[in-house]
Amino acid sequence: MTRSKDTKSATAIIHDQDLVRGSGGELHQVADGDTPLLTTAQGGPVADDQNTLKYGERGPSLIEDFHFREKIFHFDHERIPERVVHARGYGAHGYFETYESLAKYTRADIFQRAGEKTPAFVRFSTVAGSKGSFDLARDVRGFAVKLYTQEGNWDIVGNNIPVFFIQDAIKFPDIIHSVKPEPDRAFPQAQSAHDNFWDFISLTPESMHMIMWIMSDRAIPRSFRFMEGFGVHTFRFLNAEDESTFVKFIWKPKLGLQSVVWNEAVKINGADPDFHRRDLWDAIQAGDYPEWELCVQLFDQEFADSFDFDVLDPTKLIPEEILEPIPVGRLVLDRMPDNFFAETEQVAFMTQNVPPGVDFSNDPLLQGRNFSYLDTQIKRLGSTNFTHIPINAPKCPFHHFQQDGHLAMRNPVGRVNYQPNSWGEGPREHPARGHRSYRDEVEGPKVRLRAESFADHYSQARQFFNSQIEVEQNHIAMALTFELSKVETPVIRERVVSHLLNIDETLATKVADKLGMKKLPKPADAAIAPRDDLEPSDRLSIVKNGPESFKGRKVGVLVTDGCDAKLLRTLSDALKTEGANMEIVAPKVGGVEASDGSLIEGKQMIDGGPSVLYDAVALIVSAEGAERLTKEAAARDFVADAFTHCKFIAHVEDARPLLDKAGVEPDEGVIAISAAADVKGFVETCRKLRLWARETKVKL
Ligand code: HDE
Repeated sequence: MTRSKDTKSATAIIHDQDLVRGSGGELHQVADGDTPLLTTAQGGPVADDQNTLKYGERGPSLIEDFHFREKIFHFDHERIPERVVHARGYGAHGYFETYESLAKYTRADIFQRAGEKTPAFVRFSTVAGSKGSFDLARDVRGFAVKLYTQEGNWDIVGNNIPVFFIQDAIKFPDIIHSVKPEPDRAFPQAQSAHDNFWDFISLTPESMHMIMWIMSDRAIPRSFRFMEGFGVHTFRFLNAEDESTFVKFIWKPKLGLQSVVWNEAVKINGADPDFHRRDLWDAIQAGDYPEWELCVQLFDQEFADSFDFDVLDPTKLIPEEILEPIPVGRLVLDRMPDNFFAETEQVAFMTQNVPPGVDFSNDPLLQGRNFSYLDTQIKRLGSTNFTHIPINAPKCPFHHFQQDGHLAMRNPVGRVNYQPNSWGEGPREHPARGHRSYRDEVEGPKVRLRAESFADHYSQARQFFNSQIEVEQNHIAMALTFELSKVETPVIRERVVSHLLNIDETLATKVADKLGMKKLPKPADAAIAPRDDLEPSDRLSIVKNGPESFKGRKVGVLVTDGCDAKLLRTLSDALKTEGANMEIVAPKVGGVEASDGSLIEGKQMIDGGPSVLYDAVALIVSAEGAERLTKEAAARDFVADAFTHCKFIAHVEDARPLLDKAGVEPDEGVIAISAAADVKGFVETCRKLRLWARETKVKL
């Protein structure tokens, strides 16, 4: 019996001699002086947790057994409804540090003092899949941040994509129903590649900009640590004079952007469905704390009026080249929750949680969200008192007269539970310190109408596509082809291509051709003719916004008995200096004996550590070892996949037969290493992350 080595609470490993064998051979662990006594939830000490109470040792069980009944009762009710969207997620604690006072724009307390640290909790998620789905689905990632400010909780409930599928919250149930498993067959899980999704999309032209993002590598990030986050909507800052400045929120990862390729994503889902959560766990456990900068795009009504699109339309972004994001603070994640359920599962983010000095715009999606997030908590957490759960409770003083309800932990003390009152007790409102809404002047008839200023559905989709490098454009074409190849109804495929024709003709033609369409459909009717005068924006490309170093990345090192111990140490040191990690992949997890007789422990055996789990690989094998590996499919795949996925491969001379067998055609990304200088060169090359030039050759 062992306990996980990873957990913070892990103590000594329990040895077999500490166990007592019962009459039926079952094992009992009896509390000694150091270990706490096992009790019921009522605090009653338990004598035997291995056997129910029975009449005779082979007789019927007794309902008198309160310990058994309580244990099963509680177990039967362990599940709460998963989130309708964003069910699969992973969170961490940290803090936000303010760079300098933003008092000119906002009176929010969090932005008044340089260097102020505010506790934070962040939950990353996928949208479509259920709680147990895999991490590398092609999907938007949720990026929800709860800031425990001195003026109450502020939740920035964002995504890793700056725009959304729809313009009006009333369409949210429809888009989500369409992407979820189809209701009659209950599949596919966590995938948009099916008829219902593309049917809805093909009938919803406003989704086209988001579709470009979703089909790009943004939807298959390498890790949460290498993604941007966006508040999506336009919000308002209000200063002490209640003057308004529009604001958009952007989180920029310190380590740069990085994604995987689709062929890799599919394989990662098999090899490690928890790839993203493990990455966050490992980084934080290693003290390698992920960090983002919060940037704001600030603008006034004049800018909004002169901008090409409506700033209330959540299918549009403001290119960063037009409005430079200003860094205003940093977010550091430095602590994993003590318990996943208590914190990550029960955390309740709500767009309507804003401090004084932050206010909403009239974006119709945001307005709808402000209703939804409170409503959903009652279903999931089961009580109006969900703010009594520690993860949701404010960390500043708070006083109100809300009382009673299921699981009330905190009720007003004393006689006063209303106001105004004559008792001179209890909290009072404060017009100056409290939250005030922007005094927006609104006029017009009561209508169900979409503003005409929302009608251009293709121009920014085209701008996004034109901003990608060729490799990225190819990935978009391949993703569209893959997804539409799973759509069984030809008319849906054609309708999607008809929209693509309004975005980029080459893209549409390529997809149509790869789908085997005999002729191109007519371009979809556009409410407003797409523009082709929007300047490409470099900030929209992942490759153009990669890291400057290989920090935080991981090399998979394939070793065998007799491998060069000195070289291995040199590589390990060079990676450490770069701030990167390495993981040993060996024929047996017990490890190998290196050239100097030392034992090199394996982290993975080859089948368990395919190269898709690493950012680059190194083959440090002996001649004999390499020869043996040529006969193993997993070893050949390790090398072949790394090559196909355009990764950098370091190898010793003795690894040649393995490279040959794996079909590797040496190029500048396949780097021979024998001395320390080669190793340094390899690590420096890895900063580029991939040799994209290889991609056309390997026909990924
Ligand atoms: Fe959400 N969304 N959403 N959403 N959303 C939820 O709230 C909703 C939208 C986002 O880690 C739900 O507590 C509506 C945009 C994240 O716990 C629910 C609309 C963006 C998370 C809900 C949207 C998001 C949610 C489900 C259309 C990016 C996970 C469980 C108007 C800016 C938060 C829950 C977490 C979760 C409603 C659209 C981000 C049902 C009605 C746009 C990151 O209330």
